[in-house]
Amino acid sequence: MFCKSSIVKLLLLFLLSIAIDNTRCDSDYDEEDSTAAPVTEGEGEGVDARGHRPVNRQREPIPTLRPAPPPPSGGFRYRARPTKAPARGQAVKQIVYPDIGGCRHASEELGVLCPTGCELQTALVKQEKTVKPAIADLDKKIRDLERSSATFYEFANQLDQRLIKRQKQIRDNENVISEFNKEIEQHYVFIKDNLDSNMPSNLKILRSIVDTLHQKLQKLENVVTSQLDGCHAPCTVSCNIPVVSGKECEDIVRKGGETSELYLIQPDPIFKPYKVYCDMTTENGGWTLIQNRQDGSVGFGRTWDSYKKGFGNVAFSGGKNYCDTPGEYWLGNDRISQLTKIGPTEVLIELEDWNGDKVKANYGRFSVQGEANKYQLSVSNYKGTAGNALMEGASQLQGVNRTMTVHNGMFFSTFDRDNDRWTTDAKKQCAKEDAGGWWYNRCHSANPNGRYYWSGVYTPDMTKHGTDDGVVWMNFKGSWHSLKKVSMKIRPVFQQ
Ligand SMILES: *[C@@H]1O[C@H](CO)[C@@H](O)[C@H](O)[C@H]1NC(C)=O
Ligand SMILES: [Ca+2]
Repeated sequence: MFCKSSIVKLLLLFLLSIAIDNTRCDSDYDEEDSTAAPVTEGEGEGVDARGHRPVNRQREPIPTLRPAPPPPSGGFRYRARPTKAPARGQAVKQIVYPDIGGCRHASEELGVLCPTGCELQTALVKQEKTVKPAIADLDKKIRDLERSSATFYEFANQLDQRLIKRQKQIRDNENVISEFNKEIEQHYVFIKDNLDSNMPSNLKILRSIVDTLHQKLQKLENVVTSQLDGCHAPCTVSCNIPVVSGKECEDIVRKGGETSELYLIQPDPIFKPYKVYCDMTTENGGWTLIQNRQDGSVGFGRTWDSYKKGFGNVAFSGGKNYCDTPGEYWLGNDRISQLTKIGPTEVLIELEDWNGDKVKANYGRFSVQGEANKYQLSVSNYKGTAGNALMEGASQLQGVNRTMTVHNGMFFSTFDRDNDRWTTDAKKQCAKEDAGGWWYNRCHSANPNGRYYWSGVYTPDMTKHGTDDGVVWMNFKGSWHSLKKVSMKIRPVFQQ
C-alpha cells in the first residue's frame, strides 16, 4: 500500500519531469525551415568567425601576404564591341561530337556524371544517418513516457479505489475521517486534472515530432530511391550544339551567339575544342562559366588531377532542344589558366543565399598561372557588393587572422596536393578540412568549392572536421551559412 503523501509526491515529481522534458523538447527540436538556430553573420560581439587557423606565437612565424604575379601584359585584346552584332551564324563548320550514351560525352574530361546526381544521393544518405539515431532516441522517450503514463493511470486507479473505501469509512465514521478525506479529494482533483489535460498533450507533441521525422525520412528515402533509379538508367544528354563557335564566349557573342547555352569553344587551335556554358545575358553577356554550384548534385571534394582536367556537368536541357541550363561544374585549372593567359581577363563571381539575396564580386583582372606554378591566383580591381574576400580576407577577422584568409597570390590546393600556407604537417591541410579544391591560404575567407549544405545554415558538429567547410563567402554571410548558388564567369577585358 502507498501512503498518501508519497503518492502525491511521486506524482508531482512525475508531472514536473514531464514539464521539464517538454520545454527541453521545444528548444532542442528545430523544424528544418525554422529560424530557431542562431545565424552568426556580419560583424559584432560573439560572432563565430572561422576561416582562419590561429597562430601559436612561440612556435610559428607570423603570416604575411604573398605578392601575386602581375596580370598578363599585352596578349590579345578585343576592341569595344560593335554596336550591332553581325548576323547570326558565321558558318563555322559544324563539328559533331556525339554523346556516346550513358553519362559520358565524347569529350570525356567533362560531363561524366549523371545530371540527376548520384552524388546528391550519397549526401542524402549521409544526412539520413544523423536523423535515424535522433528518431530512435525519441521513440525510446515516448515508450518510456507511455510506460510511465500506464503506471500513472494505475496510481490514479488505486487512488480511486482508496477514495471509494474512504468514502465508505466516512459513512461509517464521518467525524474521524472527514478532514483527511477532504484533503485527499483535493489531491485527487488536482491529479485528475493534470492527467486529463497534460498527459495526452505531452504525448501528442512527442508523437507529432516522431511523425514529422518519419515523414522526413520517408521523403529522403523516396529521393534516394528515385536518384538510384536515375543512376541505373543511363542518362542520355543530348543537346544540339550551336553552329556558332569561337575562342571563348566573348568571341561567340561577336559572331552572333545570342542565347545563354552550351557552346563549343577552342581557345587554342593546338588543343581540341571543348564544351562550356556561355552566359550571354548577364551584364552584356560574353561570359565563360568556369565554376557553378546550385544544387549540390556534384561533389567538389576532388583530387588535383580532377581539378586540373575539370569535372561535373556542363549543361543540360531545361525542356528545350538545346542545353540552356548550366550544371554544376569546374572547368578545369588547365583550361582556366589557358583562358586567362590569352589576354587581360575579368571575373564575375555571383552569390545567392538561401533567402534569395544576391550579391556579386567583380575583379577587373583575374589570372591563374600554369600547373608548374601551382595555378597561382592573381586578382585585382575589385568592385561589387559581396565584399572583397579574395584580396582583403574575411571582414570579421582582424590583423594576422585576416591576413591568413586572403586568397590573392595563393597556390591551388586539393586534399591530395597541399600547397596552402598552413604548415607542412600532413594532418593540417586546408583542402582536407574545408572540403574543396581552392586557392587556400591558412585557410579561407571564401570557399566556393566547399561542401554543399542544403538549406544553408550549418553548425560545426554537422561538419567532418568542425571547420566551416560549406560553400562560404564570409564577407557576405559569415562562416556558417553555406550559399545556395555560386558561379564564376570570366570574360576578356575590352573597352565597354
Ligand atoms: C585571432 O584569432 C584568435 C582565435 O581564433 C584570437 O584568440 C586572437 O585574439 C585573434 N587575433 C586578432 C589579432 O584578432
Ligand atoms: Ca599545409
